[in-house]
Amino acid sequence: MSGSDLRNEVRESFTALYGHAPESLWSGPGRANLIGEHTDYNEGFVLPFALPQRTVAAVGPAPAGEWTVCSTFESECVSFGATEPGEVTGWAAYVAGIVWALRDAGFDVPGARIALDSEVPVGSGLSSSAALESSVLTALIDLGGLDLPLERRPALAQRAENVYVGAPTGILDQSASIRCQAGRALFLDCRSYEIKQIPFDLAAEGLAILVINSNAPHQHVDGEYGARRKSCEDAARLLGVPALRDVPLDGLAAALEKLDDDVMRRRVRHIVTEDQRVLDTVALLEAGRVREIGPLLTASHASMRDDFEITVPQIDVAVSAALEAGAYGARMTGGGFGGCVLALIDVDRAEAVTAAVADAYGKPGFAAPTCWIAVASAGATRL
Ligand code: GAF
Repeated sequence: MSGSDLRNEVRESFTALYGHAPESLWSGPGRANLIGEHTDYNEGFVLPFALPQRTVAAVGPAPAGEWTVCSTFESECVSFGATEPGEVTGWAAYVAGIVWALRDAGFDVPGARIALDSEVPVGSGLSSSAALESSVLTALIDLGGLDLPLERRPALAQRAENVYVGAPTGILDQSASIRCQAGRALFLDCRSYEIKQIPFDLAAEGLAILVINSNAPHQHVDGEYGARRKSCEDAARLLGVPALRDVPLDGLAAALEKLDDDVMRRRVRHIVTEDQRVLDTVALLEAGRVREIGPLLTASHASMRDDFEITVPQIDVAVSAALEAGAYGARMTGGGFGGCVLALIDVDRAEAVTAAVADAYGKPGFAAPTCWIAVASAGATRL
């Protein structure tokens, strides 16, 4: 569906549901993380970009203290008043969480009627949840004229997800969906929240990022994510540092010697080397040496596969097939255990790489992958 079709559908669905036109439309994008995985909750570095696929929210006013949200994906609308974490569950918890987090931060949140639709694939590691959060957050801020600067918004959306929804995620996804700009990747320091917009116009170089959705069922995602996070935090405690970000690359060997547990050692090695790969990727992009980031992407994948152990066979096969078909580099993006691979390719190789991955999936009988080219897009905005 084109972006304007989606906008028209959401506008029409709002009007059909509530009997009047919405005040306006807002949208928030899904994200791909170019590199820097699981580094966010270790207070390190990430480099995401926003996807063209967006969640669109048509929003209009409602009486004070009343919120109703409907989605084309759900048969039932959900209405709620002022709630506390956990009171609204399921998909609507992301919306109730945003309302709660704003109110908890002292804002007078306007009542609202909301209709939602989305092109961001759910369960594919492209953060459909952040797209939902950022579209609704931006709408409520604009509707209520709330004074919440852009740089403070990701932490508030993260709080909605951590405290209200109960998912122990870092700040990567919300930052990407809120702060990314078209044609740029977002270099974020997850400790200071400082950002730098990094030029990421691949088409100008004859290059593209091919997204390969493995369509592998997401399994054990929540428990495994929490286990990785705990292992990193335990390791930081044992090493006597505030977070693994504070272990320098040239201190890695000494740090690893202090840890008895082999699994924990490998988790630490992933985080410390991944932070460095983000810094190296940024330096290459800023120097215009875009093709040269390929080996960093592939090294990141190997680290996620062997040290952080968050990949699955479908993902590893996609990476190998893309590389064999000529990709400069390839890696899984997102939290792991399924989801998508990003491959850096010459744009005219897109069909060949897509065919090679489909062929590689046929042999073991994996469900067919879905591939498309991702262009770095804008963050959440009023439409
Ligand atoms: C998920 C989380 F939500 C992010 O905070 C981040 O940790 C990511 O996994 C891994 O880099 O998307």
